[in-house]
Amino acid sequence: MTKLLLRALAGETLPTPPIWMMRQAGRYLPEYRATRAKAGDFLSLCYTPELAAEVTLQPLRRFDFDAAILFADILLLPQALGSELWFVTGEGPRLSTITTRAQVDALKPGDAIHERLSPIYETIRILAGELPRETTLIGFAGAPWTVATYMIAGRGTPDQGPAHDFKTADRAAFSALIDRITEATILYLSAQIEAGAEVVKLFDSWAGSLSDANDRRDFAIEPTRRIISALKMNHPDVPVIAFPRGLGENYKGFARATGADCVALDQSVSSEWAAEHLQIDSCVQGNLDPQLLITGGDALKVEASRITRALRNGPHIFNLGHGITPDADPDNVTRMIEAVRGA
Ligand code: 1CP
Repeated sequence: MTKLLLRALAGETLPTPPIWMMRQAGRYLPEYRATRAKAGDFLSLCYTPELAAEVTLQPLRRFDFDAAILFADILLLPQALGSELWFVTGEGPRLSTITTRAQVDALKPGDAIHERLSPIYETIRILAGELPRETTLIGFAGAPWTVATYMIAGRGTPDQGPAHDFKTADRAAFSALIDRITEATILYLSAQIEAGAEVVKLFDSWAGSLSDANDRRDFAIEPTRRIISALKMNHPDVPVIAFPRGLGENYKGFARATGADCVALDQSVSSEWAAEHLQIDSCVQGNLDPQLLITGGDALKVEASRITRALRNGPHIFNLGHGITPDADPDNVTRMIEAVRGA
């Protein structure tokens, strides 16, 4: 096994960590904005395999990254299950809402998703043929809780209030929704792996808002564990990265409880703490503050090398704590990579 990312995910401690960035294909790159304009709108970009593959490859032409992440969105799965989805320019995603048990029951069965999602599998097939040999291809999906928060509220919300309200009002109906998403996610990620994804990542961007321990067990840990164990039955060699963002101290034990090969960290936990409490269980990914790619300067270099050194005695993948933002300076990405490799 020669690919650096796969070696770190297999638990190897490496002299320099593999590097990639969340949202590495995105609006901070002029070539992304040009391709997005050509596609017309964001969803057309996601569903046109040649263009989605093109934007996935763009950051790799500029930067010496060890991985490419499929260009798509976590909200395509709800759309494939029957939610309406559209993007409002300058505001973000909108979906039809789910507020009743009847609406949960009316969702399409999991195996109906492939009809709409087949262009995503085609994007992966194109990428599998075009990526440089040393680059690892990552597929992904949203974790059930995070996907449910959007399906219930119909949009991004600061506190995931509507999902918490639905969970409190009708826990059985809410659990049924989580189960439906879990089953569909297993089918979706299996199809991504069969198309050529070498690693898969589960984005649980709102895991941190499950502050109750039982909720966290039922809706963050258990669905993730179910997805990973189902994937491992047919694809035991495909590593899984879990990103339960915002868990803080509760990152401890998450990899063991779910079977994840790697936990991705946001910048709210320190890399020194992660080295002590998390790297004993699994590979860790993270966790530079994306703000530093806007401000740059010495602070960027100091932080990138501090994180690298803190995590160098165990398996580590260098990444940001969250996605790179549209106002980031691409030259700062080059400086970040130099600082990591020179640390
Ligand atoms: O105008 C544009 O070009 C749209 C911006 C954009 C992009 C580039 C959106 C809308 N999605 C994406 C791509 C995307 N989304 C990827 C591609 C791979 C990559 O380069 O990383 C991935 C992995 C995602 C995942 C995603 N989408 C998450 C989980 C990670 C995270 O950022 O927390 C979430 C929550 C979404 C929903 C979503 N899609 C887009 C927006 C603006 C949002 C957030 C909406 C909100 O909460 O208000």
